[in-house]
Amino acid sequence: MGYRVVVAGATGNVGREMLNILAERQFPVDEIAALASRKSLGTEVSFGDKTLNTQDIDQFDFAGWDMALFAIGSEATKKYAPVAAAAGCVVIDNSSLYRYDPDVPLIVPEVNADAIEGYSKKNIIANPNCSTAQMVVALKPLHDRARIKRVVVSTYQSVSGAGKEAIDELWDQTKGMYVPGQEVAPKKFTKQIAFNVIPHIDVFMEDGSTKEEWKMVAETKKILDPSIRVTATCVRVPVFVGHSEAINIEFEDHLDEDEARDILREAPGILVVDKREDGGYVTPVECVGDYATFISRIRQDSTIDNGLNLWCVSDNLRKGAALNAVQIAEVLGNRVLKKG
Ligand code: 2RA
Repeated sequence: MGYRVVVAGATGNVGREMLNILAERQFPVDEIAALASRKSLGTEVSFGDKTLNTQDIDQFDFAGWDMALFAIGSEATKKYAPVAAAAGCVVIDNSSLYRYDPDVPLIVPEVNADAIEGYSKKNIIANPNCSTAQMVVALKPLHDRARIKRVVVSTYQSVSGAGKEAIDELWDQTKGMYVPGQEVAPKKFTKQIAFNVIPHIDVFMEDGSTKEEWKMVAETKKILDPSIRVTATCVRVPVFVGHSEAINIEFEDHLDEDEARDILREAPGILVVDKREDGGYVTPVECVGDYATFISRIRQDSTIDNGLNLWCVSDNLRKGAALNAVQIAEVLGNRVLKKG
């Protein structure tokens, strides 16, 4: 016996990946519903070798469905998540709406799967921001060994994190650079993204940081350890899929780079590719479609007593969104609902 599963936002980049990953991982599904907003109705989506017709989220009755993976943005989540949750369907939400709610667990299964027990207060579980998810997967095993005091992270985030229109803007703007008269002005981004980098993701906060940077701080504390201090600079780069992060970590105890490499090699969700030679590291184009968080360039930071640097790359639509949501569904199924 399996689960009755809903994917809301099934026609978007993340929703489609949710369906792909549920099928790839052979999640025990008895019945699946692909929901979309009225404007996307009529669009068909794939689930393994099946084709699903999308159903109108506005008309959908969530009663009798076990879980719903939401990838519909905060505004729509505000409207539909309470309806689904009240009908007894557990919502696994990819938006930021509930991430900081103390009554909603924020889960990265490799890090804090046990926190899932808190789901029942609201029948909602939050999925973290993409840039946080891959970072905490890398930090957790190192924190367990040497206690992290402070993290300085700079991100190199692909345009797919900003949705389909952002992908189109990079594509069209890049082509337009070579065709006189077909130049494409910035629309989704604040400045030209083709052949450029933009140090601005999400809205500005009062202290001069951006909301994306704030999310990395707040979510790392909630998922991993509130005592860890994090400072982030988040940058959009002209890459289609795959977020990269340069992470500097200061520990309480000494941690040798070789031991760190061994710890990371054994850790769940991580693949270490760290050869000190040309090409002996992972770049975003190589991580697309993969489940892993890749770690490269592990090295001592000799400017502080107990410091390490590393390079971390992952598919932002997978570990940063859809895969993590499906992993949460797996934990929910195995530990709580126990039907599969
Ligand atoms: C981005 N953080 O990359 C977003 C996606 N969740 O813009």
